[in-house]
Amino acid sequence: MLKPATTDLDALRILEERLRWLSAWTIHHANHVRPSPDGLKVGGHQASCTSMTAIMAALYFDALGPNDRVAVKPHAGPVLHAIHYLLGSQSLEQLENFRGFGGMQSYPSRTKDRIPVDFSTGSVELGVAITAFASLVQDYLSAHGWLDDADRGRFVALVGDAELDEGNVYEALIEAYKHDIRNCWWILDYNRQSLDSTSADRMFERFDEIFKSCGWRVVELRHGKKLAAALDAHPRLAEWLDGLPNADLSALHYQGGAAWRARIEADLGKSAAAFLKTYDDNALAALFTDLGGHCMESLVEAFDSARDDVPTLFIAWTIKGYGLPFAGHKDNHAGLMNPTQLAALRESMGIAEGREWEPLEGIGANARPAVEAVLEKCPLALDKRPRSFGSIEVPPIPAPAGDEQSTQAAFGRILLDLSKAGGPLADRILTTSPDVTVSTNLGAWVNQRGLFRRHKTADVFAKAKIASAQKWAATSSGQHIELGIAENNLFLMLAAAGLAGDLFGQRLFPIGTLYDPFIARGLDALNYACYQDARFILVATPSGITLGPEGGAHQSINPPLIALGQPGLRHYEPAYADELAAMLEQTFRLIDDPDGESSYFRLSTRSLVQLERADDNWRAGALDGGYWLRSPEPGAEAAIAAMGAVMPEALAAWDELSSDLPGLGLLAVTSPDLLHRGWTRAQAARWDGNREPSHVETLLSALAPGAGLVTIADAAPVALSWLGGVIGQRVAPLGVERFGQTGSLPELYAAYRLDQDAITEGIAELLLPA
Ligand SMILES: Cc1ncc(C[n+]2csc(CCOP(=O)(O)OP(=O)(O)O)c2C)c(N)n1
Ligand SMILES: [Mg+2]
Repeated sequence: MLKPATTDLDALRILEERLRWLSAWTIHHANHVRPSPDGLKVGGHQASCTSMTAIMAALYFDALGPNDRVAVKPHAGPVLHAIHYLLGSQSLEQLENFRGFGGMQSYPSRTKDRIPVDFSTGSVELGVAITAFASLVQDYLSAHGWLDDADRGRFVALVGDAELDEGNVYEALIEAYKHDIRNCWWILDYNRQSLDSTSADRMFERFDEIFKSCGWRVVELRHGKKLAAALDAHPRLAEWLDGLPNADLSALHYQGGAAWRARIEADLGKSAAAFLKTYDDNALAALFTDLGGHCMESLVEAFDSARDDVPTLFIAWTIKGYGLPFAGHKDNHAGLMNPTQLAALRESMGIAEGREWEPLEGIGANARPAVEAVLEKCPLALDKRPRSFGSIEVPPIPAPAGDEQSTQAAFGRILLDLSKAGGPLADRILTTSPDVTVSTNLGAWVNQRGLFRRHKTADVFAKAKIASAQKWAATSSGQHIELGIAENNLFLMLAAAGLAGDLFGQRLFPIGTLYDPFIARGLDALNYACYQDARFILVATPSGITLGPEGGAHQSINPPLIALGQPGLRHYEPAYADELAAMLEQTFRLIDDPDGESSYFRLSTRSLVQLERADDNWRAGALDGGYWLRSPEPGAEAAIAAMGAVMPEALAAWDELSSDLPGLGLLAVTSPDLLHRGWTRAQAARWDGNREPSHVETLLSALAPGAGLVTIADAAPVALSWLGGVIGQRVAPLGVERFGQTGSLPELYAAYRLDQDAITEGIAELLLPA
């Protein structure tokens, strides 16, 4: 497809220059002009910005449509804000407050920035990979009939070249290929520099091969039009330039025209004399600076010619610090121009002192109308998209029947029942798992609802009438996305599906399952999902040493601590199926609530005898983090606080001890995370005059102020031992502090002190005089 003749390249070039100025000035202003109350360096990345200004001008002012979504390389955040400033959708106050409290963020943030940010970035590469999963979610929504073709868009990632060193690029690439994703552009800002230095030459041309073998089109923008023409005329020079190592190239870009001349003379001798004669030093530097990623014509042409849906990698050669005094210098990553250098840049751009923020300052009357026309016709969404909440009704979720069951089995059963009952919630659930669908008990759900693939794939085993409990056919109406084993991808998938309400106005209820210890594999991506306020449910099972014979490599210890420290994610660890059902109902609602959050369930394969409940009074407490399973008598001297799969040991200990210790309480902790949050929030609220006690304070104040608490969980003991600090009660903490091992449950519980005897000893320790 050819570019319509209307693209005004000169206007785009002027806008590129303006982005270069505004991003540099915004950073300069925050560092050198705005008063600093604490003397801390504010920082910012002028070089990383100008490396991308041409790419971003061509993209935002020409190539993008209103449905396209972009993940911007974190250090080019100021360029994105400058674009919105020029379009009138970002305020001067926000730019002036760059990296200040309440101001525009250092790195684009969906939740904190006031401009529309499609994907947060900051932890390098996660923003890149999520675009592949978002395009998969778009296909999922289309296939289910929830997205009109007119509302479909392209997913674009602006990628720093050092980001390609992150392993999760390749995990995402593989998964994307398996799912045949489309409408995805990754635009590589190939400045051959990372944070510390210039990058290794050996990867040159390897990236092309990797992407091509995963079905991507690779478009290389190495030389701009002028440089390409000059090199065409001088093949030896072209060959020489092609062979220059990254570090040499960067050094020459930094040194400028005279250095280019000297180096060419030294390397090519007389054969280059005629060429060199035609350029003075400045012209020579300008010529070699004309790389593809800075050549507006090349960029516009390249984006135009890739408008089909084939996933495309653009390798745009650039110079880090393009147009700035430290262009190409290996140390320029966090480099800041000094005031003299900044003033020189300002003057070179025709911007008068004192008018630095004027959007089109210094643009002559002849050029102005064309620039204004480009800005006016730019079809980008200028406002943040409204978030979609409350669209799907969540029905009551009954507890699955069964006198004895594990929470993992109950989870599978609840999903199966939901599926059979049908309804909008069941239809909007999207499940996903990194190759542990069956072993996390999602199998029955998948049998009911099917695997999702854009193109139908048959279940070969079923066709051949080979007996199997698991159906494995995929269709475009399936609701389970099977991933390869890469937990990082699981969290990116959950992040993308958990943003469906925000990105597409269509709520999904994503549920991801994995083994509890392997949360650690994808931790940064989990944090990234929460940081963007994506909404999903994570079901981690099995967990703890309760896994018995599976052994220490699969027995999780610290995920409850991870959850305690993770904003945006609530941890539930039920012991019983009815608790789990109540919690799932609650967490489905939280997905679709503007003030909600994501949830993490830590489930077990241990089958427990279920409780006969006299009433529903336990329910509210269980949802808030804990309830008295055996109420203490007022002022009781001791209690057991137990969580999850070890509840039978706690109940047995209570049965035995309560005859000697009348009034002994047994607290069922269902979420240390919620109890802790409630506690600290109530404390903070007291300073605002609200004296309402938190749930955990209310629970524990049923005991005597100096009472003893035995806390027990199949997890690091500190998950519960902090309970002693709430009122100042003494604690005997039980839990797992060493790596697990294989064994039967009685053996392991005895060895790790998670049994009834340990609880009894704990109580004795607390109550008997030393
Ligand atoms: C996961 C992660 N590790 C480390 C960093 C620190 N860091 C920020 S930028 C960067 C290198 C950036 O190089 P590149 O991606 O090539 O971007 P450029 O600035 O050259 O355009 C590093 C290591 C980070 N932000 N995220
Ligand atoms: Mg780089």
